[in-house]
Amino acid sequence: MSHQIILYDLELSSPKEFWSPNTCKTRFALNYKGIPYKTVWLKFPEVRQEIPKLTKSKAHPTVPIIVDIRNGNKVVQESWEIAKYLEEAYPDTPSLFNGNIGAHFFLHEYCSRRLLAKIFKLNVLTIAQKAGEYTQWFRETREQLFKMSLEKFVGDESVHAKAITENLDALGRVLKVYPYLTGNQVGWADICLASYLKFLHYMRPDQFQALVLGDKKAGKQFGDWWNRMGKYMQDAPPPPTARI
Ligand SMILES: N[C@@H](CCC(=O)N[C@@H](CS)C(=O)NCC(=O)O)C(=O)O
Repeated sequence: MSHQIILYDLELSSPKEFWSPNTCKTRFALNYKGIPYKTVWLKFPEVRQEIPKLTKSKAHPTVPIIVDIRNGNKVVQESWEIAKYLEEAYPDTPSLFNGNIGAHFFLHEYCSRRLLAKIFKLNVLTIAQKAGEYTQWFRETREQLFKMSLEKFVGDESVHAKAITENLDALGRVLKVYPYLTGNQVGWADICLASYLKFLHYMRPDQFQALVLGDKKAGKQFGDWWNRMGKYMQDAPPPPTARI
């Protein structure tokens, strides 16, 4: 199938693997919708060089960004904006919001603020290590941003681990009753959580095992849900029969 969309993603190591939490959201959403796409991989410094050429703006350059070839090479940046765009531009594909965009937006915000920020702290030193030739570049740009060393920024890992457990609690309670975060249908909320946990899984398999699968109250439910989400967490859409 020829691609309709170009997805810009962040390359960390070779072979190219998806790991970046924000670009995973767009990749998994395209997979869920079954929209064919091609990935353009950018290394960290290339994001700053290449993305302004697409956005033609001085706004902070980030990925994900998509170019929709089917729609006159329309450029859309930012994972939430891309989700809303895909929902409108591809109405014949499975819905990300299932008629309740507000619930999905709430869970997006909840997972971003309560989980991603903490996961980032657990992961940041591993990102630096895995950045290979860009290790120093990554360290310097982040230390400038945080105005402190990465080690100081990370602080005590056990504090972040405890916060992740506490913040997963409400989600685990939902998954004890329903197969997905907003009920019986998979949607954007699940894609957000899967993307953030994929980031943890990729960078810190030890912490993923301890905090998610080993969660005392809902480890089994998280494991079953993770397996259900597996078909969307790939580098291309699953075949139509396996999609939902
Ligand atoms: N809110 C944005 C966040 C985008 C973002 O922070 N992307 C990261 C990758 S996960 C990035 O482009 N980083 C490049 C850099 O920091 O130099 C979204 O959801 O798209």
